[in-house]
Amino acid sequence: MIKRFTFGNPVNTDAVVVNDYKEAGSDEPLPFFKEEGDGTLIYKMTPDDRIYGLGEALHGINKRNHVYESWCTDEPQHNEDKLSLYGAHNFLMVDGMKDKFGIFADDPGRVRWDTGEEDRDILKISFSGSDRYIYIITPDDTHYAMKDISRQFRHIIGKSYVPPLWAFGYGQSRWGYKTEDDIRKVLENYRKADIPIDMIYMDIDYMDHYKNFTVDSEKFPDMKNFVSEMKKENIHLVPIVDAGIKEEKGYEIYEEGLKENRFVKKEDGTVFTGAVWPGRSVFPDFLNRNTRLWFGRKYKFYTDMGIDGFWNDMNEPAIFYSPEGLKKVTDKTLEIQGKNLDIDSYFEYVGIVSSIKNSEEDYRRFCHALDDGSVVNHEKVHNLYGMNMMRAVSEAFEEEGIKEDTLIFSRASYIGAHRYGGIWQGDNCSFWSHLKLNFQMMPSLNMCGFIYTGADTGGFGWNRNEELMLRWLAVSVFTPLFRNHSAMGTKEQELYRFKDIQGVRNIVWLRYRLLPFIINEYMKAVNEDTLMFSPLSFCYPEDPRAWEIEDELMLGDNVLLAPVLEEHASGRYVYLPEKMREIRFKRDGNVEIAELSAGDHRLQVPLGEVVIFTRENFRLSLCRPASNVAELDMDDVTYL
Ligand code: MIG
Repeated sequence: MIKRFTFGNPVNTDAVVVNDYKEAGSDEPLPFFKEEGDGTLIYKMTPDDRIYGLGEALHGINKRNHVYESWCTDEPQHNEDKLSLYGAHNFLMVDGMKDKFGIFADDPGRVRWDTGEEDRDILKISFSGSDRYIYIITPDDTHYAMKDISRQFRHIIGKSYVPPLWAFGYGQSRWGYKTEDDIRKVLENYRKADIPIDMIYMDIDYMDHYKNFTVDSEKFPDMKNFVSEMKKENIHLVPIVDAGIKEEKGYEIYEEGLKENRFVKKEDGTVFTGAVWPGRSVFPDFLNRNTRLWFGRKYKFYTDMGIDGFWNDMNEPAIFYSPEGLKKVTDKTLEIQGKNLDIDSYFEYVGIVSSIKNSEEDYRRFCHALDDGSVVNHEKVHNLYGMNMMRAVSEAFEEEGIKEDTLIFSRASYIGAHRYGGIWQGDNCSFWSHLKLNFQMMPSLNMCGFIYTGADTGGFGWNRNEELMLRWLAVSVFTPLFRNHSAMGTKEQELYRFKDIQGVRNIVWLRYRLLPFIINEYMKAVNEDTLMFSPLSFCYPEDPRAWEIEDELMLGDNVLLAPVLEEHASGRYVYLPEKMREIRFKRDGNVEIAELSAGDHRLQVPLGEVVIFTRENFRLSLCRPASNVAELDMDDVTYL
């Protein structure tokens, strides 16, 4: 059962779209929580309670004992001392000895979740504003309570996005492909290495001076032609589109947007400027319906060329600096010029320089014109910006009748964004700890509706090595979004560059062989509001060992994943909650099957192999590999 409690005068976020909930009476107290004066919510936990949810967030599957902040942030350092990533997903579940419930705080401002850092027995949720809806969800099925609560929640936030079929294939990306020839070479090398591929991504370098809806005609002399050249090879080109619009006289989108009032403004009515990749830029007011329509329709520039896939970046929105912020730095610089700085003043200066990126002051500097005519400061609705950028695009595709054939995913998101497209997990690094983090994030993202998701395989920042890449592939082989992406300046990581070609090829082939199964599980999760990836404790709630497992997941109801997440390991220990079948996909393409008893096992997993475990009566369907999804025959399956 779901009950909605109203505090103050909340803005409509469109997170909840199905009103299968009861409205609480105006003096009805919130269950489970004690309210403190300023709107802080306190819940007393017992020592064994577990906390799940929060979508795109740091730490493990059980979110207990840390602080998280819902505040969409361009955060390229996913370290344990960070509070926020790109998404703001205010849904949390308590799997308690005493209580089992879920809470969704529909509040697009900053929300702080202390799950036991300050006091290990206290769950404390603090809000920066005073307007919000709180949804409290209690299970109807008390045995599979977590599954049931997340299903009820997913029901009211609406069906998750389904991408076109080819978007389940493998994609290659890199911030650094500059010309058509760069991309041709990538494809050529994939063909030579006999590794399947469906997508090649174009990062910001395809644009003319990082201007959205332009193509640099020196690097791509005839984009339309190039798109069809790639299409003939069954390759989809997927360009990036950023949130900021270059402030430049004569740039059509900028001029038109100014005239038609499309950009966010400061309180004095002037247009807000902030610098991103194009230099000084302005920001479309995606919270406004007419602006969304305007922006979304601009994608015709690409779709007319035959482009049918997109990723939206920098839409937290990321702001490198504003003119006001930069002035603070230049003023201070002039002030200290030639002076003998003591250390305190030096650090003060360094602090000012580093504080101008994504600064709270800038986020307070501009406002949105909502559809109901009201004007609201950005700070109060910050977390809605990225979602509404993707919504603009998705609604335009719907209007055009091309939504089902077009891929779209975003970096920033709020709950509700899952209806419009997917998200990727942002700028991770080629760190073993991030491989584990990205694996653990999958179920939390699913709980918040994001099924089309995955991480930059191999890691975005820093340098990969072959062992890490092979282990990462063995995880991403199961994630709906399967993309290899890396940052400029890092070691190149296209799969054909590795020595163990047989190993990487085997895993990507396996991806294509598994697609009937993966797509089936995907559609089940979408249609039944269930989790594609879930913690073991959701499926085995009576098993105390399962409660603690942080490095295994269930894929659907029948498959257990226990990938190797550590380096220098020839294998790992795996815990099986029941008797299961081990299915081993060998490096040579053969499959070996063994029966394993419930309990602990030591498992050998050579690099390039993938091992999964299935429940007793489950049969896994496999098709024959092909070099892309279009050539795959998913009806011609064998069953294991
Ligand atoms: O400030 O477009 O997360 O995937 O390659 C960095 C360049 C901007 C951040 C994205 C990343 C992308 C990069 N972008």
